[in-house]
Amino acid sequence: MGRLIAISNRTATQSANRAGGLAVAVWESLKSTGGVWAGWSGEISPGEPDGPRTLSDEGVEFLLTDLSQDEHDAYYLGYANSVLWPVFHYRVDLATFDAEAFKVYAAVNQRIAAMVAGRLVPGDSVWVHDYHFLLMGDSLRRAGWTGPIGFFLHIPFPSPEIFRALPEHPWIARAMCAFNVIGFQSEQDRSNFTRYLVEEFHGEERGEGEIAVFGTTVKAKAYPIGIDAEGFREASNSELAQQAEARIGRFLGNRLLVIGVDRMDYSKGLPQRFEAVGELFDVHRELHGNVSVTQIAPPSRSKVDEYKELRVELDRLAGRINGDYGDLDWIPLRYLARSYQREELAGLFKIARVGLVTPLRDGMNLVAKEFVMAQEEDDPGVLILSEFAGAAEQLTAALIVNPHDRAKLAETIHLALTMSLDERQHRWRSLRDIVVSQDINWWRNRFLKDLHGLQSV
Ligand code: GDG
Repeated sequence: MGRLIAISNRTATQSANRAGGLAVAVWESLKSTGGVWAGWSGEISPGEPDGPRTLSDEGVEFLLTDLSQDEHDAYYLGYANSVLWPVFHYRVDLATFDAEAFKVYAAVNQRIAAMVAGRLVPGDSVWVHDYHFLLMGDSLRRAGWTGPIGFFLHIPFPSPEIFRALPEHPWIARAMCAFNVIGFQSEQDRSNFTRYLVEEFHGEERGEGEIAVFGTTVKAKAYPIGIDAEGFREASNSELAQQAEARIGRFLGNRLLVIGVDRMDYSKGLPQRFEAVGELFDVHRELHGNVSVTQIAPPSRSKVDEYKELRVELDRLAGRINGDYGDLDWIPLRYLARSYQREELAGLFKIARVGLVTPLRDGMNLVAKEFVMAQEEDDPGVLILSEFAGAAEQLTAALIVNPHDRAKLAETIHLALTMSLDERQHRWRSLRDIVVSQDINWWRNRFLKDLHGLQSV
């Protein structure tokens, strides 16, 4: 097998950054083939960026470029995070459409493609990640690469009606079809993409996910991403996990813990979740003093303005609930706008009775799978999962909710808190079986099998 060349906006140059599931999966594949990982260095250069920097670790070569200030503002903060991210999460109202930003986005795709193309040799396969690089297949073709290129989209692909809101949608779609294999998180995303090509460009479905369009054939399939299931279980038994359990245990006393962990982003449905928690305490007075809801919400750097607004909104909602119901020795809803180590999160999941994963839209949502893996069979917690997370297609034994339905969500939290041990175990075993069998290696192998299996391109 030839080398694998991964391209993603951020890479995992430091071994500490390889702790997350995705980074592990990409890293292991690169190590086994002696591959290259290309992307942004994370640095902003004062003038035009110099040529790429390389460094090697365990036989893997990193190929990194700085971004100029303009590239960072227009490509990364602009088109990727202020246009594609909101539109792909069905928030057209939040997008700041900007034709200039698209030009810079396209130019960065081309610049990085040129940087990578110079290193490619026959036999290599390229694996591109996420919405920062929708044009990368086309850019690599223009740079002369004729070998296999796969793409995996980590976020949702919206319905055609929403995708058409992007002024540049025909260019983006055409460029995407320069990839040989396009991986989506869910069947829903795959069918949105296929439907768009059929409706807009008379694409023809040929079976096995293949679509003939623009004079070429592209394979579009769902490859739901998994986690390092065993690794997360180990993390939940680590020293750090136990320390975190002990710390929160002092605050909890005998109360049941309801936990949420989400990057602070409007796609995660935090205000709606807080409102449902308010309703829970409005309706179920018997829970007062007996349940603590803790939300961990580390700020995301790429979305500064929305983050500020979200903060104000969450402060207001938590203030209302805690002001109405809190007591000298009880805070009904705590939210912590900071990050914790992975092991600490695993420890908190482990002692929680309920995991709240209620995004308004999410490509997959790994927290749902992590929550499952941290549970113990003799007393497992209950997962409440939004129907709008990609994970809902796999984790059907969770309590599936519509996050916009406040009263129903409140009642579902109540149901989870009062669920019998028997039913909790029954649901959890079936969730665990899926998370373990469809883990990060299963995901990677399915994708790479299709990418490597290309007859000729
Ligand atoms: C994108 C897509 C898709 C969270 N807080 C802390 C922390 N986390 C970790 C979680 C989890 C990860 O970050 C978040 O993953 P999600 O899947 O929940 O969401 P996104 O960040 O939006 O990821 C998503 C994913 O890509 C993969 O394809 O599932 O749909 O949006 O692993 O545990 N980790 C640490 N401290 C924290 O405070 N260490």
